[in-house]
Amino acid sequence: MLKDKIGLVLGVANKRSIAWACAEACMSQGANLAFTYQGERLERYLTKLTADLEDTLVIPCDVTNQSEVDAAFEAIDKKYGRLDFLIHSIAFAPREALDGEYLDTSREAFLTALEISAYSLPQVARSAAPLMQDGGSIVTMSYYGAEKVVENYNVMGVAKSALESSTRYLASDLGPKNIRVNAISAGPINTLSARGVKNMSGFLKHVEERAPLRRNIDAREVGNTAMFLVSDLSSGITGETIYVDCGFNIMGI
Ligand code: 0WD
Repeated sequence: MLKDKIGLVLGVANKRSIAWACAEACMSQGANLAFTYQGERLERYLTKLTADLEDTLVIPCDVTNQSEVDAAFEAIDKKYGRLDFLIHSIAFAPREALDGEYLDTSREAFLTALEISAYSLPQVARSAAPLMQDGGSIVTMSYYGAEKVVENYNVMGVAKSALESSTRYLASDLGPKNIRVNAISAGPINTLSARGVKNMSGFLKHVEERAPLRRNIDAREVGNTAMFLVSDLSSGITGETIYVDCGFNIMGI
């Protein structure tokens, strides 16, 4: 389904990362992938994880460093000369902002969370678009805390609201170039980032009890949806937030 397509995946921290599940799903359909990492610590891990892949590119891209972002896209242009899809799976908020009341969020924590978790989407889309000459697809990862209050999720919920709104504005800007932009709102998964949110195990238990499917999602289910969204099967879908949450979001009282 993705044979001869070139994709870029941002946000693999380890093999439990949602980004890695997306990468595996896309590779299972024949996609050729490049990966970016943030910082040397993750470089070693990602290089090992991708050691058996053919024709891959593993490059640094800390989104707070514009020259690194520019260099990453230059490297992609140089190696492949184009890009068909991009999977944006990065987020960060200082740990102290993910505990207690949103009311107490510092200016610094707010700006950091919004910069890394939301601004980074238009930032990378701007560099990716010129490489998507035959059209393309961009997918990002959101969470239910964007639209409803989730205890301790705080400034990350506000960042996810901005991310989902950005998805719509970018879809409108890039649609005439046949570049689609969608978000996946994933149910909670126990990844490295998720451990930064206080009482993650409480979230997981709540979903298991309340979601229509009476279980939590598996990262592979997010990966499969990302694969659908970057493939031509979803050619009529853009600007949407698609839930992969075992139906949790539909429940009222
Ligand atoms: O329950 C969950 N795990 C959910 C995650 C539910 C719904 C959505 N999501 C979202 C997250 O908010 C994020 O946007 O999915 C995305 C991926 O999250 P993940 O797979 O849960 O987490 P993880 O494996 O930690 O990957 C996120 C990565 C970072 O990892 P660490 O743990 O080192 O912070 O985002 C990257 C980094 O690789 N990242 C950055 N990349 C470039 N520049 C930066 C940065 N400045 N900061 C963090």
